[in-house]
Amino acid sequence: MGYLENGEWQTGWYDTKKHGGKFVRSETKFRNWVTPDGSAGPSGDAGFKAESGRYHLYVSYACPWAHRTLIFRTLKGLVEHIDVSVVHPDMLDDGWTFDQDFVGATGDRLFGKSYLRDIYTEADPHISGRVTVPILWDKKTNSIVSNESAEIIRMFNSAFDGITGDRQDFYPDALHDEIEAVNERVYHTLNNGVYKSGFATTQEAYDEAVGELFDTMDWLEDRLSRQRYLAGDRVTEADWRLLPTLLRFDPVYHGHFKCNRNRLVDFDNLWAYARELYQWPGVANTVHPDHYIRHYHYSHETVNPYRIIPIGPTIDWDAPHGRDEVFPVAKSA
Ligand SMILES: N[C@@H](CCC(=O)N[C@@H](CS)C(=O)NCC(=O)O)C(=O)O
Repeated sequence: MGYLENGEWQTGWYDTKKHGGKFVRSETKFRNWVTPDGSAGPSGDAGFKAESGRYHLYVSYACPWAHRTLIFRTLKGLVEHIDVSVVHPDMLDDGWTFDQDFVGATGDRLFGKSYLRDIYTEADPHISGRVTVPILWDKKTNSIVSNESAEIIRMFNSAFDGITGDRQDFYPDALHDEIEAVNERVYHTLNNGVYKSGFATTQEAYDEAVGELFDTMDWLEDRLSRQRYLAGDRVTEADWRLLPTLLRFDPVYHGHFKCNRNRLVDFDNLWAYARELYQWPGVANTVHPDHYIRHYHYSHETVNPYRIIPIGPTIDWDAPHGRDEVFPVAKSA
């Protein structure tokens, strides 16, 4: 674990002291957008036109933020247009590495580098900041387009449609407000809430985070008892942003991050809904429990100093979800 300062690697764990024991996530650096014609997106510079084979995605199979980009890459038919490198699940003193002694860790398929930080310094030799996945890399400008997953999935949702012919829209105009409202709550209290609970170093910080987290789980359970998906009767970005957190909930967050008022499988509707999303064509191929179970338990020394990987639980994600019977609606995006 560490960060870059003026292109030099520094080791150090998250500092929660300046925020009263709370974990505060830092802002991302690269905020450009791939667009159909290369014009500028909502932030950053112009010059990143959607082209087949031009971009490369760096991910960890452990990371929930990277996972959403893999889901969109699959759903939107981008697998043959955007290739991927997968880091090793262990994130220790050197941060993410391209070691290949774990099934699924591909190494750096573009440059053959050793560490993910080398990709950041390749983009900018004097860069400062955290070295995070996902990264969307541009082979043409030899730089990083974006390292913000929320924006990468928006690009994947529409920028390449002219190339793939895939017109599914997971962020339809009519649902923007609804999707944004759900995202806002789910991001702060659940996607990031699990980290706030697990990395808290005071009782107060933990109590606050874990309380909000289960309030949101209750809210989701109620919502999903009345509608099939988070924004209504069609699946949207809001659902795909939630799934990576739900997948990791029982095997990792429940124990390792002390999010243990309930398990995911205790919420009838939320659990059935999660299974439906998991069983969506192509999605299961993006799910790698071996990477996330290993990553969290092995990498977070402050939380799990002996790096013991727990035995369970066994969860049947392939069990019938039954949502078609409860909500018989068209489900295409
Ligand atoms: N805002 C970023 C957050 C990405 C992020 O925090 N990734 C984690 C892995 S789950 C990471 O690489 N952490 C390394 C670090 O913070 O040093 C996004 O959503 O893309």
